[in-house]
Amino acid sequence: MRKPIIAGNWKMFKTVKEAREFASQVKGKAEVDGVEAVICAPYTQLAALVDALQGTSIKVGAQNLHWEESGAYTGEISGPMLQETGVQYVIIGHSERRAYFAETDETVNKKVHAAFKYGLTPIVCVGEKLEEREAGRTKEVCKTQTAGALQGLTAEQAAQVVIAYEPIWAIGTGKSSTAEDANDVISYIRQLVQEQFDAATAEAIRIQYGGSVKPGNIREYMQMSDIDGALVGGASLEPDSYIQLVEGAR
Ligand code: G2H
Repeated sequence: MRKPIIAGNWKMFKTVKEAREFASQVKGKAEVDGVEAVICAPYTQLAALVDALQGTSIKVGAQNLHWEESGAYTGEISGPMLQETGVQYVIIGHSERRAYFAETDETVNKKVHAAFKYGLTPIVCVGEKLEEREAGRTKEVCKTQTAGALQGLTAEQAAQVVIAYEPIWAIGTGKSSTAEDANDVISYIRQLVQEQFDAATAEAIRIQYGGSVKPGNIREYMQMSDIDGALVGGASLEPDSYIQLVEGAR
Protein backbone atom coordinates (compact mmCIF):
# COMPACT_ATOMS: atom_id res chain seq x y z
CA MET A 1 0.00 0.00 0.00
CA ARG A 2 1.30 3.44 -0.89
CA LYS A 3 1.22 6.01 1.90
CA PRO A 4 -0.53 9.21 0.77
CA ILE A 5 1.67 12.30 0.85
CA ILE A 6 0.51 15.88 1.15
CA ALA A 7 3.31 18.32 0.43
CA GLY A 8 2.88 22.04 0.86
CA ASN A 9 4.90 24.10 -1.61
CA TRP A 10 5.30 27.52 -0.02
CA LYS A 11 7.04 28.92 -3.09
CA MET A 12 8.49 32.39 -2.25
CA PHE A 13 6.31 33.12 0.76
CA LYS A 14 6.78 33.55 4.52
CA THR A 15 9.51 34.79 6.83
CA VAL A 16 11.29 32.64 9.42
CA LYS A 17 9.03 34.09 12.10
CA GLU A 18 5.92 33.22 10.12
CA ALA A 19 7.23 29.73 9.45
CA ARG A 20 7.76 29.14 13.18
CA GLU A 21 4.24 30.39 13.94
CA PHE A 22 2.83 28.08 11.28
CA ALA A 23 4.72 25.12 12.77
CA SER A 24 3.36 25.79 16.24
CA GLN A 25 -0.18 25.90 14.86
CA VAL A 26 -0.06 22.68 12.87
CA LYS A 27 1.81 20.60 15.46
CA GLY A 28 -0.36 17.74 16.69
CA LYS A 29 -3.02 18.64 14.11
CA ALA A 30 -1.52 18.05 10.68
CA GLU A 31 -0.42 14.70 12.08
CA VAL A 32 -2.70 11.99 10.85
CA ASP A 33 -1.98 8.26 10.97
CA GLY A 34 -1.33 6.87 7.53
CA VAL A 35 -0.66 10.24 5.88
CA GLU A 36 2.74 11.77 5.28
CA ALA A 37 2.72 15.55 5.74
CA VAL A 38 5.54 17.63 4.28
CA ILE A 39 6.23 21.37 4.04
CA CYS A 40 8.57 22.58 1.30
CA ALA A 41 9.77 26.03 2.28
CA PRO A 42 12.27 28.66 1.09
CA TYR A 43 15.87 27.97 2.14
CA THR A 44 16.05 30.54 4.93
CA GLN A 45 13.20 28.84 6.79
CA LEU A 46 14.40 25.26 6.57
CA ALA A 47 16.56 24.97 9.70
CA ALA A 48 13.96 26.82 11.78
CA LEU A 49 11.15 24.59 10.51
CA VAL A 50 13.12 21.39 11.13
CA ASP A 51 13.77 22.63 14.66
CA ALA A 52 10.18 23.74 15.29
CA LEU A 53 8.74 20.45 13.97
CA GLN A 54 11.09 18.17 15.88
CA GLY A 55 9.21 15.37 17.61
CA THR A 56 6.30 15.67 15.18
CA SER A 57 5.59 13.51 12.12
CA ILE A 58 5.62 16.56 9.83
CA LYS A 59 8.59 16.57 7.49
CA VAL A 60 10.39 19.44 5.83
CA GLY A 61 11.58 19.82 2.25
CA ALA A 62 13.38 22.34 0.04
CA GLN A 63 12.14 23.55 -3.35
CA ASN A 64 15.33 23.10 -5.39
CA LEU A 65 18.98 22.10 -5.19
CA HIS A 66 22.07 22.25 -7.38
CA TRP A 67 23.54 18.96 -8.63
CA GLU A 68 27.12 19.80 -7.67
CA GLU A 69 28.34 19.36 -4.13
CA SER A 70 29.98 22.81 -4.04
CA GLY A 71 31.50 25.31 -6.45
CA ALA A 72 31.32 28.74 -8.00
CA TYR A 73 27.53 28.77 -8.49
CA THR A 74 26.41 32.09 -7.05
CA GLY A 75 22.99 31.91 -5.49
CA GLU A 76 22.72 28.12 -5.58
CA ILE A 77 22.43 25.54 -2.80
CA SER A 78 23.75 21.98 -2.74
CA GLY A 79 22.61 18.59 -1.51
CA PRO A 80 25.02 18.44 1.45
CA MET A 81 23.92 21.93 2.54
CA LEU A 82 20.29 20.82 2.53
CA GLN A 83 21.13 17.55 4.24
CA GLU A 84 22.80 19.50 7.05
CA THR A 85 19.58 21.41 7.75
CA GLY A 86 17.78 18.12 8.40
CA VAL A 87 15.29 18.34 5.53
CA GLN A 88 14.16 15.05 4.00
CA TYR A 89 12.52 16.12 0.75
CA VAL A 90 13.31 18.36 -2.19
CA ILE A 91 11.03 19.50 -5.01
CA ILE A 92 12.75 19.18 -8.39
CA GLY A 93 11.66 20.52 -11.77
CA HIS A 94 8.64 22.51 -10.68
CA SER A 95 7.08 24.13 -13.76
CA GLU A 96 7.91 27.59 -12.40
CA ARG A 97 11.57 26.58 -12.31
CA ARG A 98 11.33 25.07 -15.78
CA ALA A 99 9.64 28.24 -17.10
CA TYR A 100 11.57 31.01 -15.32
CA PHE A 101 14.91 29.42 -14.46
CA ALA A 102 15.63 27.33 -17.54
CA GLU A 103 15.37 23.91 -15.91
CA THR A 104 15.48 21.12 -18.46
CA ASP A 105 14.86 17.39 -18.29
CA GLU A 106 18.63 17.02 -18.18
CA THR A 107 19.16 19.32 -15.18
CA VAL A 108 16.15 17.76 -13.47
CA ASN A 109 17.77 14.34 -13.88
CA LYS A 110 21.11 15.56 -12.50
CA LYS A 111 19.29 17.03 -9.50
CA VAL A 112 17.38 13.80 -8.88
CA HIS A 113 20.68 11.89 -8.77
CA ALA A 114 22.17 14.53 -6.45
CA ALA A 115 19.15 14.26 -4.14
CA PHE A 116 19.70 10.50 -3.74
CA LYS A 117 23.41 11.01 -3.19
CA TYR A 118 22.63 13.18 -0.17
CA GLY A 119 19.77 11.20 1.28
CA LEU A 120 16.96 13.48 0.10
CA THR A 121 13.71 12.22 -1.41
CA PRO A 122 12.93 14.01 -4.67
CA ILE A 123 9.45 15.26 -5.47
CA VAL A 124 9.70 15.51 -9.25
CA CYS A 125 7.18 17.69 -11.07
CA VAL A 126 5.90 16.90 -14.54
CA GLY A 127 3.00 18.35 -16.49
CA GLU A 128 1.85 19.88 -19.73
CA LYS A 129 1.21 23.49 -20.79
CA LEU A 130 -2.24 24.59 -21.93
CA GLU A 131 -1.29 24.60 -25.62
CA GLU A 132 0.18 21.11 -25.28
CA ARG A 133 -3.02 19.87 -23.68
CA GLU A 134 -5.11 21.47 -26.39
CA ALA A 135 -2.92 19.84 -29.03
CA GLY A 136 -3.54 16.42 -27.41
CA ARG A 137 0.09 16.15 -26.32
CA THR A 138 -0.40 15.71 -22.54
CA LYS A 139 0.80 12.11 -22.36
CA GLU A 140 3.69 12.66 -24.76
CA VAL A 141 4.97 15.57 -22.61
CA CYS A 142 4.57 13.60 -19.39
CA LYS A 143 6.38 10.66 -20.96
CA THR A 144 9.42 12.72 -21.97
CA GLN A 145 9.60 14.47 -18.60
CA THR A 146 9.11 11.30 -16.54
CA ALA A 147 11.60 9.22 -18.52
CA GLY A 148 14.11 12.08 -18.43
CA ALA A 149 13.78 12.63 -14.70
CA LEU A 150 14.15 8.96 -13.77
CA GLN A 151 16.92 8.09 -16.21
CA GLY A 152 19.81 6.16 -14.69
CA LEU A 153 18.13 5.46 -11.35
CA THR A 154 18.01 1.96 -9.94
CA ALA A 155 14.54 0.46 -9.54
CA GLU A 156 15.02 0.74 -5.78
CA GLN A 157 15.65 4.50 -6.06
CA ALA A 158 12.82 5.04 -8.54
CA ALA A 159 10.40 3.39 -6.11
CA GLN A 160 11.23 6.08 -3.55
CA VAL A 161 10.69 9.04 -5.87
CA VAL A 162 7.52 11.05 -5.52
CA ILE A 163 6.18 12.33 -8.84
CA ALA A 164 3.87 15.32 -8.85
CA TYR A 165 1.69 15.58 -11.94
CA GLU A 166 0.91 19.27 -12.25
CA PRO A 167 -0.85 20.41 -15.42
CA ILE A 168 0.63 23.90 -15.82
CA TRP A 169 -2.67 25.49 -16.79
CA ALA A 170 -4.06 24.45 -13.38
CA ILE A 171 -1.31 25.99 -11.25
CA GLY A 172 -2.35 28.95 -9.15
CA THR A 173 -5.18 29.65 -11.59
CA GLY A 174 -8.08 28.26 -9.60
CA LYS A 175 -8.72 25.90 -12.54
CA SER A 176 -8.12 22.34 -11.46
CA SER A 177 -8.01 19.21 -13.55
CA THR A 178 -10.99 16.96 -12.88
CA ALA A 179 -10.10 14.10 -10.60
CA GLU A 180 -10.86 11.64 -13.42
CA ASP A 181 -8.60 13.42 -15.92
CA ALA A 182 -5.81 13.69 -13.36
CA ASN A 183 -6.17 10.01 -12.51
CA ASP A 184 -6.03 9.06 -16.17
CA VAL A 185 -2.71 10.87 -16.66
CA ILE A 186 -1.35 9.59 -13.37
CA SER A 187 -2.16 5.96 -14.23
CA TYR A 188 -0.42 6.54 -17.53
CA ILE A 189 2.67 7.83 -15.67
CA ARG A 190 2.57 4.71 -13.48
CA GLN A 191 2.49 2.58 -16.62
CA LEU A 192 5.54 4.47 -17.93
CA VAL A 193 7.38 3.67 -14.71
CA GLN A 194 6.52 0.01 -15.23
CA GLU A 195 7.95 0.13 -18.76
CA GLN A 196 11.11 1.95 -17.61
CA PHE A 197 11.62 -0.21 -14.49
CA ASP A 198 9.23 -2.99 -13.47
CA ALA A 199 5.79 -3.70 -12.06
CA ALA A 200 6.91 -3.59 -8.41
CA THR A 201 8.45 -0.14 -8.88
CA ALA A 202 5.31 1.15 -10.59
CA GLU A 203 3.19 -0.22 -7.75
CA ALA A 204 5.40 1.41 -5.12
CA ILE A 205 6.06 4.86 -6.60
CA ARG A 206 3.86 7.62 -5.25
CA ILE A 207 2.30 10.02 -7.72
CA GLN A 208 0.62 13.20 -6.52
CA TYR A 209 -1.69 15.58 -8.31
CA GLY A 210 -0.92 19.31 -8.08
CA GLY A 211 -2.72 22.41 -9.31
CA SER A 212 -5.27 24.41 -7.34
CA VAL A 213 -5.84 21.68 -4.75
CA LYS A 214 -7.70 22.95 -1.70
CA PRO A 215 -9.56 21.56 1.31
CA GLY A 216 -12.77 21.58 -0.75
CA ASN A 217 -11.50 19.27 -3.49
CA ILE A 218 -8.75 17.14 -1.89
CA ARG A 219 -11.09 14.22 -1.16
CA GLU A 220 -12.18 13.95 -4.82
CA TYR A 221 -8.57 13.43 -5.83
CA MET A 222 -7.80 11.06 -2.98
CA GLN A 223 -10.70 8.78 -3.97
CA MET A 224 -9.01 8.04 -7.29
CA SER A 225 -7.21 4.73 -7.75
CA ASP A 226 -3.80 6.11 -8.71
CA ILE A 227 -3.56 9.48 -6.95
CA ASP A 228 -1.38 9.21 -3.88
CA GLY A 229 -1.63 12.75 -2.53
CA ALA A 230 -1.14 16.32 -3.59
CA LEU A 231 1.48 19.01 -4.02
CA VAL A 232 -0.28 22.15 -2.85
CA GLY A 233 0.78 25.76 -3.26
CA GLY A 234 -1.64 28.51 -2.25
CA ALA A 235 -3.83 26.39 0.01
CA SER A 236 -0.85 25.17 2.05
CA LEU A 237 0.01 28.62 3.37
CA GLU A 238 -2.66 28.86 6.07
CA PRO A 239 -2.43 26.46 9.02
CA ASP A 240 -6.14 25.55 9.07
CA SER A 241 -6.22 24.88 5.38
CA TYR A 242 -3.01 22.78 5.57
CA ILE A 243 -4.46 20.73 8.43
CA GLN A 244 -7.64 20.10 6.44
CA LEU A 245 -5.62 18.98 3.43
CA VAL A 246 -3.71 16.46 5.54
CA GLU A 247 -6.95 15.24 7.12
CA GLY A 248 -8.53 15.01 3.68
CA ALA A 249 -5.85 12.59 2.52
CA ARG A 250 -6.67 10.06 5.21
C1 G2H B 1 1.29 24.02 -8.26
C2 G2H B 1 0.75 24.12 -6.93
C3 G2H B 1 1.86 23.76 -5.96
P1 G2H B 1 -1.22 25.81 -6.45
O1 G2H B 1 2.46 24.80 -8.40
O2 G2H B 1 2.86 22.97 -6.46
O3 G2H B 1 0.33 25.44 -6.70
O4 G2H B 1 -1.74 24.77 -5.49
O5 G2H B 1 -1.20 27.18 -5.85
O6 G2H B 1 -1.92 25.72 -7.77
